[in-house]
Amino acid sequence: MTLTVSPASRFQHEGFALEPKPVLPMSLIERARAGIDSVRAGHYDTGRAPYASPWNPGDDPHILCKIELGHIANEALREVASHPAIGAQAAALTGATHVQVWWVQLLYKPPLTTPDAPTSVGWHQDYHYWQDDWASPDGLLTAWVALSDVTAESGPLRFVRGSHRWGLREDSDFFAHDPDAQRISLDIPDEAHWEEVEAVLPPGGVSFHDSLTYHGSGPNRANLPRCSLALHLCTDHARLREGGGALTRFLDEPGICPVLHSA
Ligand SMILES: O=C(O)CCC(=O)C(=O)O
Repeated sequence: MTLTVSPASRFQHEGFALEPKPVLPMSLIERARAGIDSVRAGHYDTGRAPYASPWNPGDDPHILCKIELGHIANEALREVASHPAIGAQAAALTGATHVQVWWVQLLYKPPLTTPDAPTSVGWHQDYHYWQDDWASPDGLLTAWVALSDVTAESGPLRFVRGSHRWGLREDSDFFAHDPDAQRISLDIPDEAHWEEVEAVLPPGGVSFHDSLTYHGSGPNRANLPRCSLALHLCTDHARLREGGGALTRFLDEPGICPVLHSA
């Protein structure tokens, strides 16, 4: 007898899910790809600048470019971040009746030019960074939308299978530039097995990960930049922390935090 495991059970067990078939139309992907170049150049067709970011137009083009709320600065990026197909998938994986974007990161990883250019992303659990805003990791996940061909060479996101079941750990450092070196010093449970899975995706493909899943990514050894929007999502199972933090203050603004699914 063959037992079929549903995508939702697998997500619950593994802490991540890959949707390797493009979820978004290619015409939108192409416009969004051009939108990334515009926002990086400081051109905002919405008339609105992104939020204060670690990378700003004019900064070193050879390092990891992380722009906070980049979608508010470009119409095509806003369309990607508002796409109901992403909400429907998140709902199917989590059983949620309500899915909303609450934060967005534009991530552009240029091809590696010098060995020590900081383009990697260190191992981290997202909830480590969200504790001021959210009272628990429940009901929080990320949809990582590929806007370029994300191959094994381009520094894809890497998930640690089942690590969301380890609870919140002490060690998380998005900005650790050598994830392989950082990995050795991570405090993981004694009985835990560290198994990395690469999220190789076509343009328009999406991966989903739980707010406690360890993830990171290495350098881009391909010839083209790796481009994505990371949509941080909350569902009806999420609980805001009383008093709130800085990141969740736009929840009532649909132009910044669109609702992607409501049953
Ligand atoms: O794009 C990456 O390599 C890291 C993205 C990330 O940390 C996230 O989407 O939560």
